[in-house]
Amino acid sequence: MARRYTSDLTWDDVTPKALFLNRRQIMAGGGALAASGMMGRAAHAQDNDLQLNSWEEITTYNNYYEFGTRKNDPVENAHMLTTQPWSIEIDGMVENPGTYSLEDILSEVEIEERIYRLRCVEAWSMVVPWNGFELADLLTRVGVQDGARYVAFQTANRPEEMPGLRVPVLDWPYREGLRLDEAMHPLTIMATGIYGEPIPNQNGAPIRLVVPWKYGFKSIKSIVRITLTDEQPYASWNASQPREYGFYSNVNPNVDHPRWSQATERRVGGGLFARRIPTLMFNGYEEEVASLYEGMDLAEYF
Ligand SMILES: Nc1nc2c(c(=O)[nH]1)N[C@H]1C(S)=C(S)[C@@H](COP(=O)(O)O)O[C@H]1N2
Ligand SMILES: [Mo]
Repeated sequence: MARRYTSDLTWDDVTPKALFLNRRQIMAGGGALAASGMMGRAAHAQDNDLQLNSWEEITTYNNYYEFGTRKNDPVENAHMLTTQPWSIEIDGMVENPGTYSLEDILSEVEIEERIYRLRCVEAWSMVVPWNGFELADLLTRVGVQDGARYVAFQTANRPEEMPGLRVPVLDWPYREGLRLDEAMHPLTIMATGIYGEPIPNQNGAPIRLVVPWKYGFKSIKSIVRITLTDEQPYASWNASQPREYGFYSNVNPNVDHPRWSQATERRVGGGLFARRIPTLMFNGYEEEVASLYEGMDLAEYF
């Protein structure tokens, strides 16, 4: 079903797609790169390598509470979500507000591959080869007004298609937000695929946010509305447990969750070889994003 590219990926394929990955980490990544003959340093593979998780792992171990809170609920239930047609309402402080069809949005962007670590606040992680485009491209196209400082996102809210909405775990619909500079950062993408396949419903079809340096819950799924605003937007987890889930929620091994350590994580998969590995500052993207938070106390703005 899923196209695997482990044997046909070349260095030329990887380089443009992995612009933001540290070259040494890519070289230590194993898996796809090993098969492509680019794997020169297997013996030096780091704990936090970029060995891809399998399609199976990525699409059967999910958090998507609109379809239930167990890890396999989304794969059981998310097929109920109608993902076609799909449109996104873009409003607030934008030059060209409106309801944009997904086809319209996709016709204006270039889909590329981004291999990113995904670090859930629950302390498990994966490495996912997303297909998507930079959110900045979309925001630039609709035109951000002067004075806008934040971007708010909202997931579809369809009780008849989302059985989990009957359970008041969160104040539905699921909502998230980013500061405008975070939203415009080149690492921030809107994902429409995984492994070159359309993104499955359980992973947030037909379009979801991916912010790789933040805990996974910031990467909101099945987006129907994007609003530019001058105020910090409502964010579902932050609103439900403000002392446990901050608005920023940058991955940070030095700031523990009140109920568990964030210093290490369990890399999903590997069976017998499943292991705990150290969690990296900003999930390994410190070089790219630390400047966004210069002068901020990351324990206070967690
Ligand atoms: N709408 C919505 N988006 C969501 C969630 C959710 O429950 N609902 N779960 C979040 C959490 S906690 C994580 S870790 C990631 C998981 O993404 P994945 O299932 O593709 O691995 O999605 C995030 N986006
Ligand atoms: Mo998560």
